Amino acid sequence: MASSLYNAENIAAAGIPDARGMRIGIAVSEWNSNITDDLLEGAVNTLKQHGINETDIIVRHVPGSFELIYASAQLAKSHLVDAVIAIGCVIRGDTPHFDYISSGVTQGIAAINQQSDVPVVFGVLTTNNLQQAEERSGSGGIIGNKGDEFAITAIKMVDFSRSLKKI
Ligand code: DLZ
Repeated sequence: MASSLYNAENIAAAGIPDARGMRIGIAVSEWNSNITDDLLEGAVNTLKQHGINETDIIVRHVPGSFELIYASAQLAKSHLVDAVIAIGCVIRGDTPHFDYISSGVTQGIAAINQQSDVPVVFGVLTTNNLQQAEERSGSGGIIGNKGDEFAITAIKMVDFSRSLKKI
């Protein structure tokens, strides 16, 4: 079972590679934008803190999390970026739509990762309610801002990809 604990310290523990010169694409869902805007801000701030130029961060908005599949695939194919972060937030409602959207975007992003040379980070919160989403996206939230983790994950995956090209 996935942990709900703040995880940025764990993934940073092994060291964060030098990110200077990396180019990152970010696809962001407008649905639940009160959450996704904060996740985007957290991700961009963390990318910049690790040496990535603002001009090397390409941000594109799409209507909902389901559209992140297309947007991420297009960014990955663009040759403009070394990694993509797909940011969305799906909150459980009264209908089965939550299951269709969250399962669709999860499988869609997984499929891109199997086919693409450019890694795509799964930055989609899937929560039972708005409070759980706020706890994971606010700067003072008890679980931090998951946007930080998405950014560090992107940096690590670019470094991983580059390490294979040196062999
Ligand atoms: C339709 C829908 C619903 C009900 N809920 C969400 C949600 O919680 N989070 C989200 O990002 N998007 C939602 N959407 C919109 C879909 O992702 C998509 O934009 C539409 O189904 C159109 O393809």
